[in-house]
Amino acid sequence: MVLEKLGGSLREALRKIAGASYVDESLIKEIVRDIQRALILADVNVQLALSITRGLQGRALDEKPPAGMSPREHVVRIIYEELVKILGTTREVPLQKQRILLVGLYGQGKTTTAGKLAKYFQKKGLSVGLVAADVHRPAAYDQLKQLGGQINASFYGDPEVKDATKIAKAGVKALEAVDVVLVDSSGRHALEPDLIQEIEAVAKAVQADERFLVIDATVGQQAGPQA
Ligand SMILES: Nc1nc2c(ncn2[C@@H]2O[C@H](COP(=O)(O)OP(=O)(O)OP(=O)(O)O)[C@@H](O)[C@H]2O)c(=O)[nH]1
Ligand SMILES: [Mg+2]
Repeated sequence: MVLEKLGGSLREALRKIAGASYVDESLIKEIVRDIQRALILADVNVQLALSITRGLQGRALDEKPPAGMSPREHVVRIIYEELVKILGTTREVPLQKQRILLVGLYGQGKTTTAGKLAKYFQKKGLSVGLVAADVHRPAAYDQLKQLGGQINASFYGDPEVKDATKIAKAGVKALEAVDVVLVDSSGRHALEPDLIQEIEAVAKAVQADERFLVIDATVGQQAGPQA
């Protein structure tokens, strides 16, 4: 929701450039102000928003467009490059044998995401196994087992064992023949030191190729400390 609005505001700013008869310093400053406002409204950290837009304005005013590129295209390119620098580019998860650990706070969607990922990999022709390493929430084992049953994924779990590391270790061993092993972990309530210690031990036991932090899309700036 917030991000959709950000996309809209940025498009609006770019349209201003496209619609202007020529690109000059006052237009650049106006656009930079628009982008700054859009970032802050989207709950981007204020210091970060300022540093992004400062960099943007500096480059847009100082850099001469390369031969063959109009000032308009040049400014749009700078905006694009500076925003990508902050947001990062996307990264494809490889379709290969791997272990993925899902972590995150309570109720953010780890278990649901495990199911979605399992289906995704299955569609791509890989076999999938689920490991129930959430030992703290009583129903977690049943939830994941049921999910696995629905999509015909292999499953490993043991409701009697309350040691997440033990389960994780046994799980990846039991599912050795499976292509993609997804390990579901306990939700964390804020950032409790003992739970952080536990997840680090689990990560080590699993030797995860990927660790996915599952975050509710409405979380805002709290995402930083969680990561
Ligand atoms: N709208 C929406 N709801 C979701 C999504 N993913 C999960 N949920 C819901 O969010 C709630 C929590 O999802 P879970 O997957 O159980 O979350 P979890 O992180 O495993 O939770 P814990 O194991 O208790 O920490 C459930 O009611 C899900 O139906 C999503 O992408 N969109
Ligand atoms: Mg869960």
